[in-house]
Amino acid sequence: ATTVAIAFAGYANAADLTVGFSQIGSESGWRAAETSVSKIEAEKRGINLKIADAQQKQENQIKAIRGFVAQGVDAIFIAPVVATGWDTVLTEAKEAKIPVILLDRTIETASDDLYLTAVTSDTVHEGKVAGEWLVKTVAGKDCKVVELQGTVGSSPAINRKKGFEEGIASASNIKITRSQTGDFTRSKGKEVMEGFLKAENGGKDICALYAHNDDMAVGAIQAIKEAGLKPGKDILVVSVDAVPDIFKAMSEGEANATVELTPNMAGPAFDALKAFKDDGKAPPKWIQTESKLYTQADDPKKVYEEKKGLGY
Ligand code: GYE
Repeated sequence: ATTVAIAFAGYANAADLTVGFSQIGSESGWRAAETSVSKIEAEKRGINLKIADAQQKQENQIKAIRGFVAQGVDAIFIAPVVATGWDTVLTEAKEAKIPVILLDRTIETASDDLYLTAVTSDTVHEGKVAGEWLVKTVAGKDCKVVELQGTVGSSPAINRKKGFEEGIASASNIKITRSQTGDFTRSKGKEVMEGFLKAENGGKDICALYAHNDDMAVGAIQAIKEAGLKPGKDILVVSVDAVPDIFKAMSEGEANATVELTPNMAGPAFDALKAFKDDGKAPPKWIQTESKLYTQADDPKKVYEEKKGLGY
């Protein structure tokens, strides 16, 4: 289904390009949208995109990358599930002279030369924006926060935690009392939130939930309702991604704020790759996508309608 029908003017040579994409899996609505948008962006440019789904496992990603190297693809895109452990396989790609572009997550590496560029948002900033929103919203009142972290060892989980802590650092009235991973999934978000609610006086002691993505927030909202409390009112809900379902929750008053993350990481990556292949122009090491805060004041019903269909 990913093969190309149309070759646009200006992209006449792009049909010769084959890109292997080692995708993490489909843990979240955002991730599923990123996969569909990548296919659309490849088709637009006449690029042959091969996607390998790693089912959240780094070992599967490493196998897929080795497979792409063996096939001699023109470039490899990787959404790295965790931040560490990539140097060996990236060195293999480098020795085969295959450029690598990181999508949406970053890595810790001994050498930045092992990849061409990374297309990601500033995930520390996202956490900070969420934290600052909370500081403003509670306006000096005491507030116990529970935190649902993303996948352990992933760059967005590490950075969104750090950024949020920076965002609330000036507010001594706000304290994170519980913090656990929900692995970026709805089901784990719900399960872990149930534990938080039990441990915090049935939820009555919780003032706010900060979730590292919307999917975990959506799962947690369900848990809050089942505990007999009102999400968005009894417990404030702030998260990251801006998937349609969180706008639905916001329009119903059950979520309060989200920080937008574009699912179109592949588009800028293809453009950078093309400039590199055609003219030898090396892109900047980081191609940063925008982050925007949305609250209930931003017509969530309308945004929900607009977002549906954009790969979601
Ligand atoms: O926020 C989350 C996903 O890597 C930044 O991964 C991305 C995150 C995104 O599963 O929903």
